[in-house]
Amino acid sequence: MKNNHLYLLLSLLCTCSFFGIANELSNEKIGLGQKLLISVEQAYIRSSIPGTTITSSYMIIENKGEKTVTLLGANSKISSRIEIHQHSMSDGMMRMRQLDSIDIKAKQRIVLQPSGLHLMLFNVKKPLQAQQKVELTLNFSNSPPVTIQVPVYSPLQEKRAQEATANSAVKHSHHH
Ligand SMILES: [Cu+2]
Repeated sequence: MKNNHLYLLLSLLCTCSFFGIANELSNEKIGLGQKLLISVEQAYIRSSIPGTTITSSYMIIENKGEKTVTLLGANSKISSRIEIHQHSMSDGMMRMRQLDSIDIKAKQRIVLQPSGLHLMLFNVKKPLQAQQKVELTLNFSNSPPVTIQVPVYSPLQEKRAQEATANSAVKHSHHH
């Protein structure tokens, strides 16, 4: 059964390549499965400031599926509470507010970045240092959880990461 399926896919691919429309046969049309519908890129966690137990995490989450998925939050062994936060300017002051969830529409990418959306990690038991990796699980209302290994970045690494994120987010509009 599986072999037949694979054979069918391969022959489809070959036929399409032959006609020069291989690009249209994207992953979801081939049906590689649910687990690949959410992709997380450029994730990192800020190294802890000595004496604090709070830090934050940033990443780009892409919904490659055809339906809206809702990010409900995250959990990790290193933190007893992780919240979704949004930074916003109000009366010239930078404020943070907690969001219950974030809807990610079909084919949409959401960018979690400093001064914008982020995950806030509370009660971080041990200081986080650069070169460390942290297992983090993202939970969705209507899609399987996604567990990622997130590197901890020093301020210098973070600066480089922000430049990379800015480059990849260049097509997406932002409020300033
Ligand atoms: Cu926050």
